[in-house]
Amino acid sequence: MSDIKILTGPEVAKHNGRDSCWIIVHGKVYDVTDFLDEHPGGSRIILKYAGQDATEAYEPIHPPDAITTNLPVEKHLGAIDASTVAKAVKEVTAEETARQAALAARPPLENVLNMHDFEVVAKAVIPAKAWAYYSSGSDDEITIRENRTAFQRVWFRPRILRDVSVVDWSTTILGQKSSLPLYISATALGKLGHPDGELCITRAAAKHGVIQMIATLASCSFDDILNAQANGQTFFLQLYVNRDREITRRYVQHAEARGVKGLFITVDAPQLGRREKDMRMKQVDDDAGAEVQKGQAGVKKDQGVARAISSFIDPSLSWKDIPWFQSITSMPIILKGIATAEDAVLAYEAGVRGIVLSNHGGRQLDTARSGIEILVEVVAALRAKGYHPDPRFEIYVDGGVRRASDVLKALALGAKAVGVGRAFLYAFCAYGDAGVERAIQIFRDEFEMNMRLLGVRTLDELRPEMVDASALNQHIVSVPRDNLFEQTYQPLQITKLKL
Ligand code: PPY
Repeated sequence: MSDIKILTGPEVAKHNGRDSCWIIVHGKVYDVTDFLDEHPGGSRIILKYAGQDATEAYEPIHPPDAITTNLPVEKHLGAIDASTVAKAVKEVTAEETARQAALAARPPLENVLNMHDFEVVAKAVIPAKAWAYYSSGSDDEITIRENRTAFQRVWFRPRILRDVSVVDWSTTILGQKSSLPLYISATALGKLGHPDGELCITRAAAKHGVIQMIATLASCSFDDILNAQANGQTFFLQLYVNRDREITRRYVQHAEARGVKGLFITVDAPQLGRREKDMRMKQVDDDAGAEVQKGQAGVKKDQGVARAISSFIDPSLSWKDIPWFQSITSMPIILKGIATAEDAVLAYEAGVRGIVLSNHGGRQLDTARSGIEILVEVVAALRAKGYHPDPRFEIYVDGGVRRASDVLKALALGAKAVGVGRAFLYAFCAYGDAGVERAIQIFRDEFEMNMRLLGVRTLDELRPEMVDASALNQHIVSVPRDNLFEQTYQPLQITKLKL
């Protein structure tokens, strides 16, 4: 017999204000009165659901265990008798009706030929709030666009007559087998765009031997993702360092105990960039994040999904903290978000095991350079110091990768692998697990073709001489108009979605 207290809807409904605030999440009742001012997303969003069921609003933005781990047990009041809760009459908005129609009219998956196509479908089928959060770059969005155009400033110098009947694009990343020279990079809040969130990636990646980097701010809990692990699949963890280092220590050590094979510490987000598309959505559910940010100078109410939940991130993080991380874990430590040769050298000298050259998907400092451009100066600086090549120090690049040809350019210039975030995010938002599998298949097909055409049988045969990167840091050079894309190319027929 369980002694869990059963509460009724009318009882909960009485606690509907700041003086006494109860909410229902996943069938359980919580007293969050004392937590209101601590909620990273602000108190107003909780008060909106005071005395009611908040599950639907809670789900996409929190890991399932966020409430149970953050609230003392005495505030876990009991289970709700669902039959006593008045069903909220949900108004179906015009946006939601159009979204459902678009979902039903998605093109068959085999019509999706490249990563851009996933983006087209995702944009049509996910809620506007999700699109605003995922697709936004910071400020004028110059860096997010540059992430694509930088790859177009690198040209191939292919070799011929090399018997490319058999080509192999498998590799290792941090000593872990990977069927592709890329890992699926961390992106947050996956349930905003698909009910299963990041688990779509987990299940598909397991089938195809691709490594998934789990985001600190994933919608699915870390343990839910690890519990779905199959075929001995490999995970990395992306870490936002908490102001409370004890929380970070526990999180990191738990990840190591569960077998995570690499700790990617995000170092380019002491404050979150202004993603104006996201901010224009006027906060998740109107006002999340407002209250908690009142005390912070210059932070206004309309902060968008991301800023609303970022207040836990420690802006004091510095090089002095690296030895502490090295003392609490034996996982390889990688710094994610290196943007200059100077910092790459410091990272090497700090004894970390790798760096990700990145501008955070164009979401942080606008007009920061692309990862592929940074790569050239980083490799030169490390080489000059005798630090490159070094099998104990791997260099990764992320940002704007949509084609296997992008990946091959980065590898030729000295990267060990690349991170791909948004492309896989859009793939699962559009088609769930099957979308991720299709994305992997497309990358495979592109690797096969591009490697043959480039004259390399294995990734080891890639050489810097196989690319001409001389225009890479010419920011004013005009890139040939992409006529194929702009005129001749036939995008996936969005009209067929009957919008
Ligand atoms: C991002 O949005 O760029 C992230 O890295 C995730 C995130 C989400 C919400 C708050 C802080 C960071």
